[in-house]
Amino acid sequence: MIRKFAYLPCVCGVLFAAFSASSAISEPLPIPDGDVVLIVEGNIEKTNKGDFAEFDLAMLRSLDSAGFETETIWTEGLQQFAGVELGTLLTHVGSKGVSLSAYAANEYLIDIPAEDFESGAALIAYERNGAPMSVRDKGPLWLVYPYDKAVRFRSEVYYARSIWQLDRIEVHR
Ligand SMILES: Nc1nc2c(c(=O)[nH]1)N[C@H]1C(S)=C(S)[C@@H](COP(=O)(O)O)O[C@H]1N2
Ligand SMILES: [Mo]
Repeated sequence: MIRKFAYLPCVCGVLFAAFSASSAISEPLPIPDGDVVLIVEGNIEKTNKGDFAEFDLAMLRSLDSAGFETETIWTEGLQQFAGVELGTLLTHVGSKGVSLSAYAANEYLIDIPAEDFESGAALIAYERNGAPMSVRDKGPLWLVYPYDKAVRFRSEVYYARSIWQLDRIEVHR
């Protein structure tokens, strides 16, 4: 009996942690102060403007950041990327989608499947080599993959998903 209840505080702690995490997720999205750099729409639960979730750079920077070093076919030498993982962003807007379409400022568009939402795959980079990227320099947002980490990322399929000047994501049902 006593032994059984000895686990109770532990269980409560876990439940409390789970509750805190879910209440953080249920907080409303703030309204961006700065220029909107990314719009997420479609199959999402959290919005801040009509059916859209708009982000400025500060809002993206406030999410859990990630990054990696890799070479790319578009750059010279080892590059350092920092940003927010695509999966992290989707979780933040309450996405339940299985795939999405990503759009660039130049009307380029590519479909991205759910396998890329896993940690260690697609990164929405907002910094390259410690500095923000200008529009001329494939910024301000460039969807990149850790090409050096796995051969599958060094393929035409992933190069085509490496959309620069990313400005809109439409999550499918
Ligand atoms: N914004 C944007 N991103 C893009 C593209 C594009 O036209 N615009 N082309 C894609 C495709 S199809 C591939 S294969 C690679 C091509 O890069 P390259 O044109 O430098 O060879 O970038 C991808 N990312
Ligand atoms: Mo391509």
